[in-house]
Amino acid sequence: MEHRVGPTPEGDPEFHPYHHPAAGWGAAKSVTGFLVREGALVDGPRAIMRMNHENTGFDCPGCAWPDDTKGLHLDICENGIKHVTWEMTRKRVGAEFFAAHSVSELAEWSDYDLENEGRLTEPMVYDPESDHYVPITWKDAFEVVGRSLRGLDNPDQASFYTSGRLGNEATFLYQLMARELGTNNLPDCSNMCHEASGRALQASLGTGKGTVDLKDWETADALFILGVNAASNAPRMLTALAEAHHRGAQIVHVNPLVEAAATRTIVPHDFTDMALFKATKTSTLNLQPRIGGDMALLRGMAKAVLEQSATDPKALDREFIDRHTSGFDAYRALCEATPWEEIERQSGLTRADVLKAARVYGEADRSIVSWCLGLTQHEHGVDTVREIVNLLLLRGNLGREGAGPSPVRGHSNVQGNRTCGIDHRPSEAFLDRLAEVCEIEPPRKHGMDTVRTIEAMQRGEIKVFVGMGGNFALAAPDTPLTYAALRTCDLTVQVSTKLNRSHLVHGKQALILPCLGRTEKDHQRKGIQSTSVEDSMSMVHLSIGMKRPASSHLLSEPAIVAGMARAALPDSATPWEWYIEDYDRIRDTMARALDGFEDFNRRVRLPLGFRIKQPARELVFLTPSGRAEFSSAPLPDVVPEPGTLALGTMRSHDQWNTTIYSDNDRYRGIRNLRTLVFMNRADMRERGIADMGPVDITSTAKDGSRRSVSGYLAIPYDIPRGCAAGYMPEMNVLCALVDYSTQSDQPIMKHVKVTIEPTG
Ligand SMILES: Nc1nc2c(c(=O)[nH]1)N[C@H]1C(S)=C(S)[C@@H](COP(=O)(O)OP(=O)(O)OC[C@H]3O[C@@H](n4cnc5c(=O)[nH]c(N)nc54)[C@H](O)[C@@H]3O)O[C@H]1N2
Ligand SMILES: Nc1nc2c(c(=O)[nH]1)N[C@H]1C(S)=C(S)[C@@H](COP(=O)(O)OP(=O)(O)OC[C@H]3O[C@@H](n4cnc5c(=O)[nH]c(N)nc54)[C@H](O)[C@@H]3O)O[C@H]1N2
Ligand SMILES: [Mo]
Repeated sequence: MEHRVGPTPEGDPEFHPYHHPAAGWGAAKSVTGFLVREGALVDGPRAIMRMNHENTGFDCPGCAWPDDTKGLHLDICENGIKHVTWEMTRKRVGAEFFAAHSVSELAEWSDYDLENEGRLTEPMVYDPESDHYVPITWKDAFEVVGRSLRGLDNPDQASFYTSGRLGNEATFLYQLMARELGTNNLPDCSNMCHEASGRALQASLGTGKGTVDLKDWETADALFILGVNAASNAPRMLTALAEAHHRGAQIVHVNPLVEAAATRTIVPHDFTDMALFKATKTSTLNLQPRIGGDMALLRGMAKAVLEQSATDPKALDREFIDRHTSGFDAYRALCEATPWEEIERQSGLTRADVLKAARVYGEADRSIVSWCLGLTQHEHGVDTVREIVNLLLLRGNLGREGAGPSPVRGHSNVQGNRTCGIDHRPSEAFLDRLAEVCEIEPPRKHGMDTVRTIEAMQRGEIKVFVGMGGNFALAAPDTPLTYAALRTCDLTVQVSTKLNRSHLVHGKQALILPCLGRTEKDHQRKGIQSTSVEDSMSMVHLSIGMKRPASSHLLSEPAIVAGMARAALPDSATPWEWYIEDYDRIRDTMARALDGFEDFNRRVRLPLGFRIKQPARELVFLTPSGRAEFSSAPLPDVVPEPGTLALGTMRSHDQWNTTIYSDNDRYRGIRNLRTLVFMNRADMRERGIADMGPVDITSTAKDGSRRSVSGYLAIPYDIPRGCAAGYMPEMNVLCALVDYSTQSDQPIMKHVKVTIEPTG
């Protein structure tokens, strides 16, 4: 890559294994340092007190973990605080900044330095003559977008990307605009994130979402946490884990790395625990499968449960299986036919370890299985998530309290985006209703996802790309190729809060459209507006900003969509301007157009909002058979070929996707370093790699093409042999665009085939 992603390191790289509980004082210290740096020591804490309140504050723009149902308002976390403060910074990027720095110059800056300039304040347009961004009025900016969209040969030459921050109301208008224009080209970050979960749950249960809520987490006897680094990426889960441990629940973590959430925590809002340094355990069993080994583990657990059922009829819930499921006999035969040796080889675990997990599962009356990217960003992500459902079905762990599948979503509203229509493969039923309610004729042809969009750009088939939030250039795989693809566009439009790489890797024409953040007051004709979001557990609630906007020139995301839509569709009968005067009007339309949003305006104002009905939770399965479907996929071969390793790309503790807060990864013991690779000591020795010695990493893609990085430092780590791990987005250069899952079309970001050698 041409540039550094993180800040200039403050010292030499260091690695000291971390032995403290997660969260607690380490988190408090890190937060304080961050607030001081951002000059937000007063504003930060004040804002945080307003976060996640019962419909009177704003929703935390961080992760999608739900708010506590008991009205505990201080359920805040280190990374939530950093996230809010990041948005509330006092620094500004205005016209003078762009006048002083050309785009070519800014392209040399690190991503950290770009974002560190602060909030964008006014719309800017790229001027090719001077190679600078120059100010443009909103009216003219919309006209640039409108003219380009009106000038397309066909609407499929446009692509509308969504990052999972976008609120439901803006989301609904955005997809309406795309479909009224005539395209389903709605790629989103979910294509790189939980696409596999959605596909799997849809096929198995007839719903793309998990079925459990926080109350279920509070009553489960066993929690299985697979492939998620909760202490960093869903820190409020720590509270749920500590609470579960207190009441004697079993907590099994499955991860090639033993992450901080898999040991113990000091619950950050529990002031007594904080004062007394009192840590609570958050795990009763840790299993470290090889990367990609989860499906074999799950299959082994199912096999063990079935074996036990020969002597213990209670091992299976036969009544549930007979009444509610289909495909059980085939699945049982498959489990019986899968030899233990194969399960051990593919999982990288011993039979004894698999049986330990199976015993926990067999003894629990109520089990929840939760997962994140460690399971989805694989070739076999869909099969693996379906295997989770298989296992749950065996013991009727569905449709009752304390049991079920519980994917941990990423961005705070990524689930709401899908619910409200960001889907390149919309169902006929969804389109029929949209057509009727909004009086448009939506296109029926499926659109393009993230990978397909980049491919189409390469062929010159995408002329206009709109990024509704996010940082497409850096988040997508195959960085140089994605850059080149974006540069083929006639127009790229980025709706953003801060300067990022996607503004500098642009089309022939380019616009930066700065928007309000979630913490800010959104004034419209009928007063202050609120927007709604949906969390990982299908709770929809309102978010109301309370801060003065970073600049008086900012528009809200719904207003920006409406402005673009009107310019692109001058004769549209959709009342774009009228919708923006009062978002209740958007919600009234959504109530009629979307399943589960009946009486939206009233229900969203209930103290904790409302939960979207989950048919599978009521044991209603919208599958072809009307039952929950067992799947019978063969075990994939995930064992690395001799000499190669499976590399997983992941986040450090101090980053939010492409936004880097510092070069430290506290829980993994790293300081001042991001260009690293975690390796098993034996794998290092075999290759003659010294501790923290520089290495070259070369990936080989499905098509045989190679990509490499050089000079990364190898960190000896507790990770299974044959596995390696390092950070995104730096390592996106190693992820080939062709390496996407044939099951979900998701880029395979957790199982990159690599060789690693000492540099030089
Ligand atoms: N602070 C913070 N919070 C975030 C984000 C952030 O960047 N920063 N990002 C948000 C977003 S968009 C998302 S999608 C989520 C992501 O949340 P995570 O899924 O936690 O994200 P990753 O950092 O990619 O971590 C993947 C985890 O999976 C493990 N893993 C890798 N391969 C395998 C495997 O084959 N099997 C198993 N069982 N585990 C494996 C890794 O060791 C790591 O613990 O977090 C959200 N929350
Ligand atoms: N190798 C590898 N690559 C990955 C992943 C991985 O695990 N490994 N994970 C993938 C996943 S799960 C995801 S979700 C994607 C993330 O992909 P994206 O969602 O595209 O990326 P982010 O880094 O979250 O976007 C950050 C930018 O969002 C903008 N922003 C912040 N707040 C707002 C707001 O309120 N409104 C608007 N309009 N803009 C705002 C800011 O300008 C900021 O620069 O990355 C994917 N890429
Ligand atoms: Mo994500």
